[in-house]
Amino acid sequence: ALLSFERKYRVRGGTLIGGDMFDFWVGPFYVGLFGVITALFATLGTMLIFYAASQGPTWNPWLISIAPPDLSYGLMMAPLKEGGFWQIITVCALISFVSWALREVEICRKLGMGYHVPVAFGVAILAYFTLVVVRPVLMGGWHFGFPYGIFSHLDWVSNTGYQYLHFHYNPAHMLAVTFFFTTTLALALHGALVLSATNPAAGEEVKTPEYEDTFFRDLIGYSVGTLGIHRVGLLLALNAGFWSAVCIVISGPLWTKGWPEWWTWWLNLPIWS
Ligand code: BCL
Ligand code: BCL
Ligand code: BCL
Ligand code: BCL
Ligand code: BPH
Repeated sequence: ALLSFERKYRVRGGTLIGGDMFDFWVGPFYVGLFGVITALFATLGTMLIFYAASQGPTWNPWLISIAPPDLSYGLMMAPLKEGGFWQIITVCALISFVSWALREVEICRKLGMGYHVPVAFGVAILAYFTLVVVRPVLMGGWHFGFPYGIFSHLDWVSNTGYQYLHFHYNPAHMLAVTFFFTTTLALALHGALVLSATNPAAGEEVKTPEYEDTFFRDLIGYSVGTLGIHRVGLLLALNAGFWSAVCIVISGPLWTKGWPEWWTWWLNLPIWS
């Protein structure tokens, strides 16, 4: 059903290409050219996963796995059953993720809003692109992408981690982990603070943002403010994704030894060596 306020926001225009062609809504969903492209490639990619699974040994959803090609295929196309499925699914996935982001852009344009959300999603797409395109290309084989399976992709993470002996010692991984932990810390504080002020016990009044600021000034001497916390949160989350992409792209293309060894420069500093 159309909500009472929705009519006001359902305006024409703002599309990037294709003009009015797909400028309409289906139920609550804006369609747009990029909605159609996403739907097309998401369905195609999903059907390919099912077809590839039907050629594999199992229908157990946890165990289905579509593996990238063998190293001997390098950066070439592989036969379908030997990694070709993985290659086509990867292309479908990238097209549907990017179209999803462009659909977000069109919605932003219709509403006259900033592009913050699609830009943020772009960082997630970048991380995926780094895992399945940038790093494999730099290392000379699609083989280095991760397999598409719920458990098999965890095996890939573990195996890749131990190839570098102790992945925790990867300095960019440390930064990424720190940003993930700090993002969760910030969201826990922000969610809790807003609820504590705006969702009071029955009969009590809703508190103003000054109360929220005062809580943190009392606690740690500073409040970043109502707008500021959203800037901080976005910055933390985007850095988490960005440094993740960095930590994996330097493992192999830049550093081929164990990560603990990277720290020898530190042990050899003239101050204590
Ligand atoms: Mg993983 C876990 C998907 C890349 C390391 N990973 C998960 C599961 C889910 C998943 C199956 C929960 C994720 C989650 O809640 O995210 N991973 C997933 C996808 C990608 C991916 C779709 C991708 O890049 C396209 N994972 C990677 C890379 C590693 C990695 C290679 C670094 C990021 N992933 C890990 C580790 C773990 C996971 C370690 C886990 O412990 C966890 C798990 O339980 O594994 C069994 C947050 C997002 C949301 C909550 C939004 C909703 C997302 C839903 C749940 C995704 C469903 C995916 C679906 C089953 C895939 C098929 C799609 C269809 C064919 C259309
Ligand atoms: Mg694991 C734990 C993710 C791979 C072994 N792992 C975790 C969890 C989290 C995670 C779910 C840590 C968060 C947490 O507990 O916070 N692991 C994770 C991911 C991967 C992964 C995403 C991945 O591969 C992509 N883990 C692996 C591999 C193993 C592994 C396979 C290593 C080889 N993992 C372990 C082990 C553990 C985890 C072992 C854990 O013990 C941990 C876990 O679940 O712990 C409960 C909780 C937060 C805290 C504990 C912090 C508490 C802070 C306190 C209250 C305040 C401190 C104040 C401070 C001193 C003040 C400072 C001064 C001021 C600044 C002035
Ligand atoms: Mg740990 C990383 C502290 C438990 C797994 N861990 C870190 C660093 C920091 C730290 C040195 C960044 C954390 C962060 O961003 O938090 N860990 C820390 C503390 C505890 C802890 C204080 C605790 O429980 C009291 N860590 C655990 C448990 C594991 C674990 C055992 C599961 C949660 N931790 C990992 C992994 C990593 C870290 C994996 C990393 O890669 C990362 C790193 O870079 O390691 C080198 C978010 C919180 C904030 C940003 C608030 C500010 C917190 C500051 C930065 C904490 C400083 C601690 C200080 C050096 C300790 C002593 C202070 C006293 C005053 C003397
Ligand atoms: Mg580690 C990576 C944390 C231990 C090996 N590790 C990561 C990072 C993160 C992390 C910083 C994964 C997040 C990410 O990339 O998101 N690791 C972490 C922690 C511990 C840890 C906290 C811990 O011990 C407490 N790691 C270890 C141990 C090693 C290890 C020591 C294993 C033994 N770690 C590795 C390896 C990798 C990591 C190897 C990585 O490759 C990974 C990394 O940095 O990758 C870049 C980014 C997000 C994405 C890629 C998701 C993209 C989603 C796309 C765009 C959209 C999907 C849509 C979906 C299909 C739709 C579904 C359908 C709808 C629901 C309808
Ligand atoms: O719409 C959204 O959210 C509601 C967008 C989205 C986002 C956004 C969106 O705007 C933003 C800002 C982020 N994600 C941000 C981030 C973080 C930091 C930058 C980062 C940590 C992160 N997202 C991570 C993840 C992960 C992890 C950690 O694994 C997952 C699983 C997601 N994000 C998932 C999603 C979706 C819910 C949504 C989104 N993040 C994007 C939806 C989308 O693109 O839809 C179009 C595509 C389909 C409907 C399906 C495509 C199917 C493929 C063709 C086939 C499948 C291929 C796949 C590679 C198989 C993988 C198998 C796995 C078992 C490994």
